[in-house]
Amino acid sequence: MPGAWKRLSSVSVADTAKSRSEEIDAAIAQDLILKRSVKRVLILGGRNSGKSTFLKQATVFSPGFSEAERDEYKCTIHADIIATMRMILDDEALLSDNDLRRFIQSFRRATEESQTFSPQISTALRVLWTDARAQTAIRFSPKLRPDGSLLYFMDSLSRISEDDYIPTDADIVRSSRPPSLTVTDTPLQIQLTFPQYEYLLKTTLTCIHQEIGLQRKWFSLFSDVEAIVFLVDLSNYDQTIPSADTDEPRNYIREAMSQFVAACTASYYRPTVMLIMNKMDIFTAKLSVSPLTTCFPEYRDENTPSAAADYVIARFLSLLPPHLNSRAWCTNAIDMDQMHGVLQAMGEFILRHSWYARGCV
Ligand SMILES: Nc1nc2c(ncn2[C@@H]2O[C@H](COP(=O)(O)OP(=O)(O)OP(=O)(O)O)[C@@H](O)[C@H]2O)c(=O)[nH]1
Ligand SMILES: [Mg+2]
Repeated sequence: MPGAWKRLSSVSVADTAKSRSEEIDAAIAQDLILKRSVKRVLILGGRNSGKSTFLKQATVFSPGFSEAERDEYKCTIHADIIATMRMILDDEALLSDNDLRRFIQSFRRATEESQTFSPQISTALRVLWTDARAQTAIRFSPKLRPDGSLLYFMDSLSRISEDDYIPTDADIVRSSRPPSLTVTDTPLQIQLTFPQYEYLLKTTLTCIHQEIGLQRKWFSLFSDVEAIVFLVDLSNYDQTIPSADTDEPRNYIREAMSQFVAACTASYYRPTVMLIMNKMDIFTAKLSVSPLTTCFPEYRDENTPSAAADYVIARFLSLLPPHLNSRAWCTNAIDMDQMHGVLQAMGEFILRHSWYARGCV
């Protein structure tokens, strides 16, 4: 039946043409989106808020640390352990204890003989760490940094003393190496899965490693910023710091709120704002002894970490003008698994709003 054949054929030709046209549309849309990938994300926040740790987590996520970088971190980790131990053990109270003095002096002798992490230093540290009283003195020293990194490395002493020790990602995230530059660019790639397609988000995280008040003068230099990540050290809620505007001491969180608004409302095109309430682990431990009312006397909700953090987040976000897209996360920036999830969610958030803003979807 030629007629039937003809009809079938024309339907199939029309279907093929339609699906081809849809494919082309999809390819054009995809191409449009790909060409318009997110250019730059600005990383801001006060001193010690966790900016460098956040950037290290981003590097772990992608593209990973090179061998040369791991080698540099190895030196940093070793030097930091020696310096922190020296600082903690240089304490008259500890030295006046006869038993402890023995350990401390052998550690001091070892560090005088060698500037690097020699077998003597490693042995002296191991002997010190296996003594319960010495360990307690170190664990509860007021000079110990609250991030707990020294304890983390001391618990891994035999591994990090190996000749062929190569720092793991977790070691690098725990290490402290001050950046040598004021402004750094860290590449970030995140594979995102949407219902109909996969997308590789490529962007650059630009961090201004300066006092928060000085960060503002850099804003106008970056015309291609599409999103801001603003980190807050939430565990500092009961501390005061000098204000960037008045030099008067001011509550840390209230100062961070002023800086947050100043950054987000600067007159450049940055519609996407991501707020990170960092150091939730320290905040959680502190809250029972120092309630949130020390910072917000009007706070009436339960004094639990999640209710208190939600309240602080709401206070920050209520300061933003309505046209900004904002989202907040509570984090422990040294927790690898948690940060993996947070970076993934942030990637999705940035991308969606970048597409909406450009009319791609
Ligand atoms: N316990 C805990 N420690 C953290 C967390 N985030 C960062 N730290 C530690 O806090 C310290 C400061 O973190 P950084 O990432 O260096 O902060 P920063 O904002 O880069 O600090 P500056 O460059 O000095 O302004 C480091 O010792 C980190 O290991 C966290 O969520 N929990
Ligand atoms: Mg830093």
